[in-house]
Order: sequence, then C-alpha cells, then structure tokens
Amino acid sequence: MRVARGFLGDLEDAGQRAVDGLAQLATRLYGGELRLGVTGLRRAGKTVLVTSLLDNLLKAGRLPFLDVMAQGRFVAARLRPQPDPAIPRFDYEGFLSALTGPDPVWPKPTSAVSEIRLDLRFRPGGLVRQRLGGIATLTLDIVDYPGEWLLDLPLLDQEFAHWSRTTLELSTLGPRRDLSRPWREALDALDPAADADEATARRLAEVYTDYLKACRSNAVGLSLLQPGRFLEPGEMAGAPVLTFCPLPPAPGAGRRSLHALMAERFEAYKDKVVRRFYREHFAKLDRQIVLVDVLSALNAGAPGLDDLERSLALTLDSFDFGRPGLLSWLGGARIDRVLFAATKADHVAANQHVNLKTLLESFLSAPLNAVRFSGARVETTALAAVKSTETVLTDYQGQPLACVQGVPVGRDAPTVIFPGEVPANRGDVPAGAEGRFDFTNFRPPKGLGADGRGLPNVRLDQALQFLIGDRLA
Ligand SMILES: Nc1nc2c(ncn2[C@@H]2O[C@H](COP(=O)(O)OP(=O)(O)OP(=O)(O)O)[C@@H](O)[C@H]2O)c(=O)[nH]1
Ligand SMILES: [Mg+2]
Repeated sequence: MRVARGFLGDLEDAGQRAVDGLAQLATRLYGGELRLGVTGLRRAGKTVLVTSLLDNLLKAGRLPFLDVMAQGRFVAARLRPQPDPAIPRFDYEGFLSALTGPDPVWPKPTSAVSEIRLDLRFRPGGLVRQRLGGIATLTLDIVDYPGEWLLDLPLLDQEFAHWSRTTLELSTLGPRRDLSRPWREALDALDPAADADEATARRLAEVYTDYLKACRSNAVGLSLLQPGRFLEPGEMAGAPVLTFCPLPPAPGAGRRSLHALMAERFEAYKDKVVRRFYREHFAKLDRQIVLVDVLSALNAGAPGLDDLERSLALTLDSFDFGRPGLLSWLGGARIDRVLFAATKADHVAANQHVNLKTLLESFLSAPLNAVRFSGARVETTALAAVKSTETVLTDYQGQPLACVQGVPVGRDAPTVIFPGEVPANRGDVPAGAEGRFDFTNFRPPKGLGADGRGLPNVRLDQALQFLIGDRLA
C-alpha cells in the first residue's frame, strides 16, 4: 500500500509539476517583456503620451476599450526599476504633478534620453489559460528622448558629400532660403579645400546651428533639421564631434583641408552619437507608435506639410519593420506592429477626427505600404493623450456647428473656438495655404484626473489594444 501511495503521490507530484510548468509557459507566452518605441519628431507629443499611458495603466483608469480592462482581467500595474541604471528614469511623477497642479502646465521639451519600466499583472483570458490559473506579468519598457534626435537616424545611411549636397539644396527652398542666408554667405566666403583651422570650423558650426534654430522656431515650424544634437546637444555641447556643417564639394581637397576635417567629424558623429543612440534605444524595439502632429504642420501650410512628409519618409526608412532593412546589421530590430497616430486630436471637434486620420494616411501612404509589405501589422488613428477640450455644438446661421471649448495657451478663461475643418486628404491642401489653418494650442485644464481615474484622453485605449493587447490576452 505504501508503495502504491508513494507511486500515486509521485504521479500527483508529476501532475502538479506539469500544471505548474504549463502555467509558467502560459505566463511566458502571455506575459514576458515588451519594448515599446514612442517615436515622433519634436513636439509631436511623446512625453505627454508616455505620461498619460503610465497614469492610466497605473490607475487602471480611462481605458474602457482595452480588452484586459473591459473583461475584468487586469490585476494591477507597478513601476519597476529600469534595466539600464546609467539612463535617467522618465520623470512620470514630475510631469504628472505639473499637469495636474493648481496651475497646470505641459512638460518642457525633452533634452535627454530617459527610460521607464512597468509591470502589468493580469489574468490570462481564454478557457484553457484560465484553467491553468496563475497571474501573468507583462513587463513594458518605454524610452523618451528629444524628437530632434530622431532625424539623426537617416544620417547613418549617408556620406558627408551626399548629405552636404541635399542639405545645401534644401536650404535654398521656401522659408529656408532667407533663414539660411548668413550661413550660405559664410560658406561663399571660404575655400573648403583650404587648410582647416579650428576657429573657422567652430564659427561655421555656430552659424549653421543658428539657421537650424531659426527653422525650428514656432513662427516657421519646420522639422527636417539635421544633425539633431546641434539643437539638443544633451551632454555633448561644445564637443568637437558637434563642430562641423555641410560643405560644398571640394574636388582634390587634401587630408588637412576643412572639407576633410568636417567629413571626418560627420563620420565620428554617425559613429559615436547616432549609431550608439540607435543601438541602445531603437534596435531592440518590439512595437512602435509613431506620433505625428499633423495639425501644427497644417498651420505652417504646404511648406510645413512638405517638410513633415520628407522628415517622416526619411526617418521611417531607418526602422527595420520585420525585415532585413537598411540598418538591420546594427542589431536586428524586429518590429511586428506599428501604429501611426495623429496627436492632439482634441484641438479639433470630434466630428473632424475621421478627416484627421485620413489626412495622416494620405501623406504616409508610401511608409504605410512599406511597413505592410514587410509583414508587420500597421494601423492609423487620431488620438489625444491628454484631452484638454470639449466638443460643443453652437448655432451658426441656424445650423449646428461643432466647436471646441478649452483654455487657449496665453489665456486664462475657457473659450469656444471653431478651429475649422480638417482636410480629408493631402491633395486638398493647396500650395500657398499658409495662414489658412490656425489650430489653437490649449492649456491642460484645471483639475485633470482629480477623480483618480487617470488622465482623460481620446482613444488611448484603442491604441494600447493594438500595441500590446495581444500580449495581455
Ligand atoms: N491639447 C493637447 N495638446 C497636447 C497633447 N499632447 C501634446 N500636446 C501639446 O504638444 C506639446 C508637445 O508635447 P510633448 O509631449 O512635450 O512633445 P514631445 O514629442 O515630447 O516633444 P520633444 O520633447 O520636444 O521631442 C505640449 O506642450 C502640448 O502643448 C494632447 O493630447 N492634447
Ligand atoms: Mg518630450
């Protein structure tokens, strides 16, 4: 009997071990780690989106269409120590208290990389998985960085001569022509084949940086500005690796020439700055949300849209969406889902969101096709990470007119504004449309998230469902 009981006991143990093993397997299958890339040009809304996403997950808040919440399977989320102790932590608490304080303010432009890790605990769905029991954990890593640095990625694929030529050509077009004049005049006054001296290199880099800053200013609002560290140098301000600029061709220039010096520094920039940034932060991404501030580009008219289109096409080429792409040799990124999102949708009335989405699709058609062709899943949406307005109906000549109500930046009182209609298609924006669109920026409203349910948002749940929902299934 003892033997039989022992045998049965062993069987029981083995059975329990098998169940435990399966539960662990389920945990691994339906949990694990996921690195989410929040990508976007400067001011696209990355820092605000990461703050709202963390807030709503940590408070199990306003995410009704995230399946794991809707099905009551979400257990809780908790911030965890991040994997890389050398990188500053994303200041979630600081950004949240600035947004929800007595005088709410948006985060300042980001000037350095930061990172945050979040554990999401949930009960796996589906009959088999429920039987196996257990609670799974999905570990989510998110990185925030200055949007200016994103446009460095396409440099990796370029030689100094090619980059110089295209940058010089671009500097003579549209609003850039006037802004680049001091820099182009400085170039005209020197011989790039002459012997290099540090003072000249430094002076040229300075005038070139002034030109980039002028393009970035709110009044102009251009985004194709390279190299990104010239605008947001982080810890590298003044380093020789940032002391160069595009130069006209200098056939026969010797090894000691200004041209050779700048070409060398361009290569060093690619190697020491850009490649490192790519390898450490982008090469390991699993999923990606690409934020696009379409409305600000519309405010800048056709040149703004052209610039945005060019910047996005260049940047998106740098990602390896599930295929051996341009930069796969840098670390084999394999991104299998990409969501393109038009941000700040609360700047326009809710009935304009469809147009915002189709407008985004119309000028992303080439990158969208490229991602689809690669086999990665791709979707588009219009969202607001922090909803700062309400859509209200007013009466205009006897007809209902959908407007937005919020506190415009620079004012204190709520105002009802008709922001205008969003064109449904890139082709509907005529050349010379500068000044035709004027989408107002709003302040974060007072009392945001005071009910403890997370920051109000538009469609953040649907975005998350696409990006991580399958890993919380
Ligand atoms: N109304 C509204 N405004 C937003 C929203 N998200 C961002 N903004 C506005 O856009 C600005 C830029 O947002 P950030 O999140 O700082 O943008 P970013 O991509 O981190 O910018 P960089 O750090 O410069 O690369 C904010 O200061 C707000 O004015 C939103 O959901 N609603
Ligand atoms: Mg930021």
